[in-house]
Amino acid sequence: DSSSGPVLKRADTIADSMPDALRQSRFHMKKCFARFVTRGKRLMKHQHIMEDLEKAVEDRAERNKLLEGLLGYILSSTQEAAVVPPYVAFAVRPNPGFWEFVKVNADDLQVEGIEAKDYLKCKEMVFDEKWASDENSLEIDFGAIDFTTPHMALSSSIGNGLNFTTKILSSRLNDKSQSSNALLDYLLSLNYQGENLMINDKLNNLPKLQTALKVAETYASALHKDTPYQKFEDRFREWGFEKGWGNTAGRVKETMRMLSEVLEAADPVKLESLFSRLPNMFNIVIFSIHGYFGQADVLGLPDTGGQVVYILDQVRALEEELLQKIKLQGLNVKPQILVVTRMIPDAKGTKCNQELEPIFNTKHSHILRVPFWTEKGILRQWVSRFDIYPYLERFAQDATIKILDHLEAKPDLIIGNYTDGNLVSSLMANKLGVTQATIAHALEKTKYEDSDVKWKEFDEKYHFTSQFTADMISMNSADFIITSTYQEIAGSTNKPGQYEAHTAFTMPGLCRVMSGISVFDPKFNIAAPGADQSVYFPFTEKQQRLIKFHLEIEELLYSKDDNEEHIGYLEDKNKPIIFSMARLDKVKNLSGLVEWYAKDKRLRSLVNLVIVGGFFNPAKSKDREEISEIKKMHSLIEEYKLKGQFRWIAAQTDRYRNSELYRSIADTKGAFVQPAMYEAFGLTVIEAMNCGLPTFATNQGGPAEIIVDGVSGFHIDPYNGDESSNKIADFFEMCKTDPEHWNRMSKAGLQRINECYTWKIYANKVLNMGSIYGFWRRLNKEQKLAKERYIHMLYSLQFRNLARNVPIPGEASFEPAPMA
Ligand code: UDP
Ligand code: LCN
Repeated sequence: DSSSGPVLKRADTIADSMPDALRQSRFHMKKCFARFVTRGKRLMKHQHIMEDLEKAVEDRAERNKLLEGLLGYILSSTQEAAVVPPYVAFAVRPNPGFWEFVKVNADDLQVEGIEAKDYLKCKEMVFDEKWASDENSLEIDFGAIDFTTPHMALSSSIGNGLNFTTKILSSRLNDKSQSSNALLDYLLSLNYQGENLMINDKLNNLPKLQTALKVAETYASALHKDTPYQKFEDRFREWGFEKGWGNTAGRVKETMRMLSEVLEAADPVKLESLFSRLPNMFNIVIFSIHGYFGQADVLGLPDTGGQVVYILDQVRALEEELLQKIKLQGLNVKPQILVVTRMIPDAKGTKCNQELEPIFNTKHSHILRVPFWTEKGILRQWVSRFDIYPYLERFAQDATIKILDHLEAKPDLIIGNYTDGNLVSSLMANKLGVTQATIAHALEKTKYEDSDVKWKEFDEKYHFTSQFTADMISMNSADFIITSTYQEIAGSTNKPGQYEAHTAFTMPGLCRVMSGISVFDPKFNIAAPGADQSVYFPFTEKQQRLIKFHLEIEELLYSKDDNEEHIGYLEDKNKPIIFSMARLDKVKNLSGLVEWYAKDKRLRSLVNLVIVGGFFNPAKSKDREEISEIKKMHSLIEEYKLKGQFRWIAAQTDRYRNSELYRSIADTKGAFVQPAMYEAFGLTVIEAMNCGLPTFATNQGGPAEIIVDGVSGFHIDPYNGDESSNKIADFFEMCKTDPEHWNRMSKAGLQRINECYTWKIYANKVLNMGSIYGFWRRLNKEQKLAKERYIHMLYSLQFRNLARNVPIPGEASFEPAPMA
């Protein structure tokens, strides 16, 4: 980064440059470090460091001068510091993905560069001294086991792993001494249900293949480009070619030329095009286990939100893309996508107790549900995603059998979702030797401050030890990782990413993770989801509007009475509405938004507030966080006398009606507000923007990337309610004086969506990844095996024990096993 002030010279490490910097402000720094250490052992976050600095250097001008210098740069890039007097160990992050660790002696300001491991030990000293100094504490080091995978070097390359991998693949293929036959072997292995595709054994060496390609290409060139493959299929087979090259002579010729060129000298662009055409993907399994996974009446239930929406939309997009590819390959094959989730016998009116369900708007895709078994029988009820670990191993075994039975073949790609789905996908992919992808939706570790070092405080409630171990297993076993945004991997200038937070961390008393994952691993890829545009379309598309819902929505927003579905009312129908919708989780911060609104007179005078989320009777909820949020909402309504300006609507399950609700809010010239303390991606943001609703969304996480602040919407700071509610009020004040302002924002939001966030872009990218990384894993078999063995040990010795600590409900919650 060359943008700011006295940046380090490239070759300088912090350890090299810090002594000088300290020397220059020795007087102040001695005071400052004395402050750091006076309170004894502790962990300081960035803001604590800054607060101490402020107190140590009282003179503002002095302080600013110091902050403008190198020291300021170092301190402002410091994420946290572990104080173990007389030492202060700093974790400095000069750029996304880059960390340096230094230890400073507060007495004499001596600086020493240290390794991640030593930094972690300092941190552990604060929490568990005995364990920290035990030479044989458990250390996990994936970096040491994975030494052959080439890594990227630039922050700007993070998330673009496919590109990098294709480059490395090209150069490997070009190195004739090495893997010259790797591509040939791969082509020979392609088949559908045992029938060869592309080539057969006749072309079992490169010279034969290359010669045959020339002959066949010439032959195909002489035909009319639309000649169907069947017309010349027999002749091609005599030469050693099988189906899969294309549906017409024109297409076949192109694909053959691509392969010839790659065999002559591979380059990344040609290689990727070739691989995007290879017939190597017909069956896909997608795991999404927790929550209520269904197609109707489930959204908004605990643990049931965007992940379900994402997967159903993803399936539709993938199937469409697969069908098109298969047609162009000239094959007559039925692709199958199976979403595998848990079966919940006590389904609460949803279809979550059905074993098999076709997926709407697809031709060949299904939901397959497999129950949670234990020795006590089948678990009847919903179980929180935090308590799900004891069931997963058995689930993986049962699911594998059912899946093979349903597909009548091994899948070509297994995609996991969230910790539970990812772990099960790892177990299954490993067992069957299939390409594996993972998706996190949210990694919980970064959502709760110090959830790793303070795991003992969290474990009873959240079982993070199981979760973080499972996450590490899956990240490392995956052939590729699909993320929604850059920040998910490597954060932003000031804030580490969700995956980055797994680079080096420690759970004192349990294990020290010296290297958990590297964000420079080329397995990381960004493929952002979209929203179903046949559902979420702009409010201006008059002829498409779902008028049938208008009366219901009018009632939902404006009727005066309280009932099961809504409480509170809106006195002034002429005001614009600010609207939010989410599960009633703490992190979603809906109650925070209500509080900002409640406290801001100006905002209250400008707009009404409508919230969709949860329900009103805490006694009805089984979810801890939901219960406390419900209570908080009620007390805010009372305390700030919100009735008349605020409507609280219970969780909504019909996405068609919801889409019309977004559009109705747009009719009032209102806005969508997403106030989450942290949001991994934020589908509601995309939905609102697709409907043409100007959007204010949290600057913590995905939305910060989706929206360009002030251009296609606005960022708000969930930790600064005053500033946020002011920003919203400013917008509406401006709209009063310049009504065009609202329209401009609405249009700019839509433009942003169409350029970057659609499912078509997504599906194409993901299938290309499946193809390339599938080949990559074959090429790196030995490395893969070493890692698998290491992972297996971690699973068997560590994860299993942790999962056993998670309590399971009593006998009454289980139904006895049916006789086999
Ligand atoms: N949603 C809904 N009803 C509700 C709350 C949420 O239909 O009462 C939908 C919302 O439209 C979106 C999804 O659930 O499609 C929430 O996804 P998001 O990514 O915003 O958050 P998540 O719940 O996955 O954390
Ligand atoms: C889970 C979340 O928490 C959201 O941020 C995402 O938008 C959703 O999953 C879909 O990926």
